[in-house]
Amino acid sequence: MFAPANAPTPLSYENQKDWTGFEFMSETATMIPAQGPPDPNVVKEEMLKIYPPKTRKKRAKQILPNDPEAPPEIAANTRTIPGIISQRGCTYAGCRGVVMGPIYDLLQITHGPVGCGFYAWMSRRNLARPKPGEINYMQYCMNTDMQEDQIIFGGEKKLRQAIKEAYEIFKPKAIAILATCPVGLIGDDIHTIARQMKDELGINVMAFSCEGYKGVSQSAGHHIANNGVFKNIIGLDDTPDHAEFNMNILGEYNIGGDAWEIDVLLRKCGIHLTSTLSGDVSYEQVKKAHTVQLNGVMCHRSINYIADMMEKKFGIPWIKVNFIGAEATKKTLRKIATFFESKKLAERVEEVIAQEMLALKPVQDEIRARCQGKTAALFVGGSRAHHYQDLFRDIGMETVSAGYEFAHRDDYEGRRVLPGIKVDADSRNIEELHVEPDPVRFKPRKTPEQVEALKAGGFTFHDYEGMMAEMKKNVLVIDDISHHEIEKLIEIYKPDIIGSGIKDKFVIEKMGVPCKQLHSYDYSGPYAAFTGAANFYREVDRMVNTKIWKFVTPPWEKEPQLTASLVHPSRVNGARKNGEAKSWRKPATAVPAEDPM
Ligand code: CFM
Repeated sequence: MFAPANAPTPLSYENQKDWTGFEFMSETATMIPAQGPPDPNVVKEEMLKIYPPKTRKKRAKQILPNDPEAPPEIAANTRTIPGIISQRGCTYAGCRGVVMGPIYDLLQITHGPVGCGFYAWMSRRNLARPKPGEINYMQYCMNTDMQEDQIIFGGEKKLRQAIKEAYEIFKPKAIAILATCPVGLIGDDIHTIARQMKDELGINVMAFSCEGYKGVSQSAGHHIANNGVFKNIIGLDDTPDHAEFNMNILGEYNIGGDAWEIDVLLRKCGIHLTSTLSGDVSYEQVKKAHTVQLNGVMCHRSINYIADMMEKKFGIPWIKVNFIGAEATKKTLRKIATFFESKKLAERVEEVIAQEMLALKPVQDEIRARCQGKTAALFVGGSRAHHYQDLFRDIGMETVSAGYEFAHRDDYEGRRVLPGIKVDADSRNIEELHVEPDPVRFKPRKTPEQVEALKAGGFTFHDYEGMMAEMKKNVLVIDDISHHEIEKLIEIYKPDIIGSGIKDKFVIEKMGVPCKQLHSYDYSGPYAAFTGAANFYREVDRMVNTKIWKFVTPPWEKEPQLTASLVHPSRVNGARKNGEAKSWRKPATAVPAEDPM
């Protein structure tokens, strides 16, 4: 232990109180323990210290030492504190960019300013390889280019025109309209327009009210997209693909070709994928997604809604899968084979695992020898901060701290906490679809006896245990991490690598720590399945074992942190001296009545 919990704070910075009552740091702390891991409670205190009281109170509920036996309750999916410098994106990003974007032949029109439209133009690295004769709209940026005129007088006319124009040029099978912030603010009725255009053009036209402000993060956009895909696309085609073992992978977006790796692996085992939602997927494949025997949920955060709704409406069970990391992939393949209750499939899966490991094991062993004992910290999205821990574990690296950008409590603590999650104003904003079993097409894929037998053998249906259950005790879990907290984390834990995104990559690297982008993979990949794992091991090996980082001097070693304090004008003009205004909160004259903090 480098600091007993009740000892006076052994830090090198001075705690000072300014006249607002806030504590601030006059110089940066140096609290790197001589040996052993830092006490997470002390690290947490160190991170929180600089914040004003209200912020500190809120962040304290989002930074927790882990306990895998009894995961602590984390405040997740709450509003970000303005100015804290969050990694999060917006609701439109979650709907248009994440879930809808990869349906490559669904023509998608962003209704809003061109900046939002441009964002959706291939900025997320979901790859597609349409089959011969199919079209790929992902290369286009379709946008209504809303101007001041439309903001003032309404944009419905322009939207109608845009739909007609797009239809005339491309003759698509279906069109999706995606709303940005101003659309909701001025009240353009995109759903009525979609209905009218559907009748007029005779094709499927659907609208998504995914205005950026609709939720606290992109997570709300996932939910809106799930609802729209479920209502408007899934179930339109009842023709099943003929395959003995037929399933969908939900929540796999083919970043850097991951879905292709998974598909190749499953084919080797004899398992057919009807659709991967949404990674390299066509509109036609999504239409018949309800015809499969099983749904495997990869990213629980972004797609658990569709998985649940498909189970309720069509009787398709879902299981949590993970193809990130060799151990995780083995576990997943065996779980799928168990579900299908086929000896032939189980044997084939073992053969494939043996073959794949024959190639992977030497790479793993060689790299583990160089990486064993090194540490990682992961702050990504809503599932990768969990999944990628498996990949690091494969090569002997421990995750010392991790957190999601926008996940919910169930992604941390497991789905068993779902009934206890408070519905707040922000979540109430998102429609919860009421789903009933389809009178004709509901067909349970397993008999109750089969389900019971599988469960008795330890098989789990529609369950996700979350990140915390798989992380070590006292690892620091940080939800919606801020820039300040990342800086503190680097200073104290000195991780050998951080998995994060473009917003903080170069800040982290200037501090002498390599940063692997786990959203875009630094334009590399794939990392899924066994072949992908080998790519990842090699890249991480290069990153953590290069000497270049030794030549970067962290700024805090050369210069103290700049500090500033708030000075109210009344102090400057001498009012304080005259005893008129002792604090901001108790103003005398000509002082704002509201606390601007
Ligand atoms: Fe799911 Fe994703 Fe993720 Fe996500 Fe994303 Fe992504 Fe992500 Mo970037 S759907 S939650 S909203 S796994 S775009 S493919 S990498 S933040 S961890």
